Amino acid sequence: MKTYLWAAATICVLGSDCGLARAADRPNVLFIAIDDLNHWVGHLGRHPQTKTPNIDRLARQGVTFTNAYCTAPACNPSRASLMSGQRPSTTGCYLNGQNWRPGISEDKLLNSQFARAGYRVYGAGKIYHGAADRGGEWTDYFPGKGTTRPHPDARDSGVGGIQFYPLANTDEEMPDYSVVSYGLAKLQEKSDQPFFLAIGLVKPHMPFSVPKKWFDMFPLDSIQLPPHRADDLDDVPPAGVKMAGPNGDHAQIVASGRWKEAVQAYLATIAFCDSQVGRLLDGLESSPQRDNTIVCLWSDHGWSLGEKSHWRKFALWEEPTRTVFVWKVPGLTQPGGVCGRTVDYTSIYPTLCELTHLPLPIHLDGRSLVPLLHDPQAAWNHPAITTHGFKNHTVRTADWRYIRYANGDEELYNEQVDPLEYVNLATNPEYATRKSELARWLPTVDAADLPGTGGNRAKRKPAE
Ligand SMILES: [Ca+2]
Ligand SMILES: [Ca+2]
Repeated sequence: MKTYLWAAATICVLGSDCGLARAADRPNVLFIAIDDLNHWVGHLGRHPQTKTPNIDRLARQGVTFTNAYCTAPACNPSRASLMSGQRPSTTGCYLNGQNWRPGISEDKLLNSQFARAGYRVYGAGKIYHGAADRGGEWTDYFPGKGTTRPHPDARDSGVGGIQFYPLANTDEEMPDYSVVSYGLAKLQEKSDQPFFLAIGLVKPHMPFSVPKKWFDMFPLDSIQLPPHRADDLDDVPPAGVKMAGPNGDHAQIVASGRWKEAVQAYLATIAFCDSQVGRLLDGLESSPQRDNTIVCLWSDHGWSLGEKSHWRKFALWEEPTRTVFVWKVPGLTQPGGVCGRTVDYTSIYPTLCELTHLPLPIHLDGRSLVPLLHDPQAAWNHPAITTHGFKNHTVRTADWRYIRYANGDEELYNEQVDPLEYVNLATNPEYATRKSELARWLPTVDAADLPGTGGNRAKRKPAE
């Protein structure tokens, strides 16, 4: 049984017919989506105080990708891209306010693929952006339910647009709790058909507000701020400074004196999220499906909390683009796998197709991670590419980050010696060749914007 999945995948590679498996023979997929979780998980080591024992446990059981990146640093375009397998530059879905439907036909979506293959396709919580925007075909969908009320100790709702405050709720009253409970029930369902079960948790998305006990785990006077330099933007070109927006959220947070409170609240909200992931993993481990279920956990993009005087996502540096990305594939992944290859989320769709013997649609932009799941040290000569707004791209290799904005502004960072991306090397003529080598990876097509520019940060459109 242990070798079943990998043996079947090999047959699929060697043979001509990937439709060999009957639906009943295909593995299940537990697909865990986390909203706005940056790389502050224990096993990635970016913030020393974060507490994520359950996500770290999953990482120990399978393969964690330590250089994984979103294709777009915002909910809507990241998820539309991940679920369609196409880059924002292919579809024209770049920003939160855009409707992806005119650019992506629903039959292309990952959940539709599984439905056509005979899977039970269940979803709960946030998979696509927007509560009512489910996209594609689902056997059943649970939106989640719950109520929240501020704790009497909450001072207010935060600082400007950065919202954080403890709640008087119990965990059981949180919407994510009900979403996980739905998933736990589906894991127990008896059927001859395999399942694709997508569980979308909305925390740690703002407001950073969870029951107060989670705040109490992180005493305010102990909180460490993320690394930052006040002069960091001095060598960043105008298009980058515009994305950072230092005079917005950051100026307000600094003036308020409440930077540590915001960090405390984010850590608390991450810890709550992790506990819900733990409930789900416990449920899988005690279910009859444990050894026949692929687990894929991903966060939809990163988050800045003051690095480069920037807050939120909506930018192209390491903090807003780096994600948490973990796989466990029975019979294929070995426990404790750590893969440092640069990957982005165009990889998820083709990987799941290969692992479940689904046909590979021709519209996909990415490549399968199966070789890296099998051997995390395998050769991999592909960068991760992230796009924010029309024609603003970053290329991330193991050693470099290159950013090119639509107006031609550039940044270049040496990740080996400068992992916090303090020193922009782009104007140094010594690196001209390096820049042009990296630029060869930039998307060759930049699709026009899809309709709709409202929503998050639309008023501060990325550099033209
Ligand atoms: Ca998000
Ligand atoms: Ca700098």
